[in-house]
Amino acid sequence: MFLRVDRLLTELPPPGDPDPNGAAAVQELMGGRFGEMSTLMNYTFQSFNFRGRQSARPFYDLVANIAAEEFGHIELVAATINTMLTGATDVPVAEGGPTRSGPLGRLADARNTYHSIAGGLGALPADSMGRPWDGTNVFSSGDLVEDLTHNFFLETGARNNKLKVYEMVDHPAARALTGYLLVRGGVHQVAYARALELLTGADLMKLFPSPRIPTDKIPESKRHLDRGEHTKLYRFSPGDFHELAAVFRGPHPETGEELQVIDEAPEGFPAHDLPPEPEVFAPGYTPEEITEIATRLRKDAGLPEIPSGEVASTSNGGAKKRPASRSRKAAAKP
Ligand code: MN3
Repeated sequence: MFLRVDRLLTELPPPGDPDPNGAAAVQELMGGRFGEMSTLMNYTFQSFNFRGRQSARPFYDLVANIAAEEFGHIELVAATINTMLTGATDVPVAEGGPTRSGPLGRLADARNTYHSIAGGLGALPADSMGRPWDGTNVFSSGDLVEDLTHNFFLETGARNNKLKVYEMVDHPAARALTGYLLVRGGVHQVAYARALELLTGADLMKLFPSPRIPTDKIPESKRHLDRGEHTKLYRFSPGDFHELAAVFRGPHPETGEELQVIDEAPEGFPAHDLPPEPEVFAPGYTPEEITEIATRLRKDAGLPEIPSGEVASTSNGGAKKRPASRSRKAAAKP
């Protein structure tokens, strides 16, 4: 079973300038063939289907535990896409570009119109071209060597795509996301390579770095390398998956530093409370009504007046102020 912690694995910047087309590119890291939905569901199904898990415990623990981290990665990609789409109805029309009237006119030329038509400026389980993610992206053969080999390749392809999105999109949220995921994907790559090595005797450490990504030259990755994030495998469970260290050990293939298992989940960071987008009815046409109802319900239930959850603090919310003339309704004050 799964527990849930209302925090993000890394810190994301607050919303600033919206970038709907950049958000469309980031979708590849969500629902692309090598996206986080694929890593999540591959390791999840492999762990569900693992036979003889007790006698193969170190390998089972590794796959099951990495699956849990991947759940946090899809959450992080979604938070990034939502951040980049915040305020997107206000994106200025490029000079000489098409002029359209109406509150959503500016999104008619966004590359992914599902974001605003089908959704409330939120992430979708789809790739960068809007194609829905599907189960054919999952490889779960039941053969441990085959599955681990596939997983190593999957992490390699995933890091390739992360680098391309990093180079395609300069939005600070996309850069923070890709910088972090490049490092964590590297850890999973090493973990699967090490598992294969211990199982077969093949020296997969010679394959590193692959792809040849100089993460120490990428500032958004470097800050995680400086904290040793490339050497740490976290244990994402309060009481289980204790045999990770039987596989995740030895020197890091690129830096020679000792690999380490951290015996708990990372502390995480609170997410930003992204403002309502009344133009796309998120969370409604009149968000302030929902706020009023929630306030009353909280009071009736004897809960404290101030909401109990934690969100990241930002001085001005970071979002650009919506011009009054274009707003059908003013956004509710947070
Ligand atoms: Mn991942």
